[in-house]
Amino acid sequence: MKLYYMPGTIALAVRIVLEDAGAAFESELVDFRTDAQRAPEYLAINPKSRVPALVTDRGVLTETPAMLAYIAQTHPEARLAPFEDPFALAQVQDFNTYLCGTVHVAMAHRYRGYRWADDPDAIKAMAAKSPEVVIGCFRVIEETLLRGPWVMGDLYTICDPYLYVLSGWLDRDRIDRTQFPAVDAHFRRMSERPGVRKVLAEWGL
Ligand SMILES: N[C@@H](CCC(=O)N[C@@H](CS)C(=O)NCC(=O)O)C(=O)O
Repeated sequence: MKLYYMPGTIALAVRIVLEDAGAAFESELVDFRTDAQRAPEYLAINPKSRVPALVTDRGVLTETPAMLAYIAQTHPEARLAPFEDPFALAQVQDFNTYLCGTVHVAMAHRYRGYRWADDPDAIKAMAAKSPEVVIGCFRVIEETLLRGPWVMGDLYTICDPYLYVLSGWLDRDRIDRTQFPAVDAHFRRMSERPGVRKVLAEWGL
């Protein structure tokens, strides 16, 4: 496998899961500072011009929840998802697709409003509204989804690195994470994992 990444992006969740799985992989930086995500060579890999992208021997995956599930399923010995229980697995997907399709997108409205509007005032309005929407999402996670100690309860799964990365972005967005005590405790628990520390050091984070 080959992971295309940029530090500070959601690619970090995939990198952590590769670490958790003990997977063999190589990686390549897609340097946003030179707009490499929009270069023709990268568009040939991921026409969405986003990271992460994961090249496998069967083709390229370009959505984080799909990559996380693929890595978990191809490394069953790491037990990163409850594959033997269809409903429990659906709950994992339920959580991760919420992060992908709702929470991440709500956060993107703060910086990337130009994806949805051209009018500078509309972009400003989206940026201003984003924290309120993000706080609402994290309230749902805090109050109804995060079971503790891990997202799915006692089993550490592919939900945990994903939540870790997005809850880490709350600092960047100046949203006080301690208003969500369970999310904050989960973030700190994740930060202490040797695999997470190793990846953060590797990516200079
Ligand atoms: N739905 C995609 C979203 C990926 C995504 O938005 N990545 C951002 C970084 S966190 C990106 O590549 N942005 C580049 C750009 O907007 O130019 C996923 O979950 O993997």
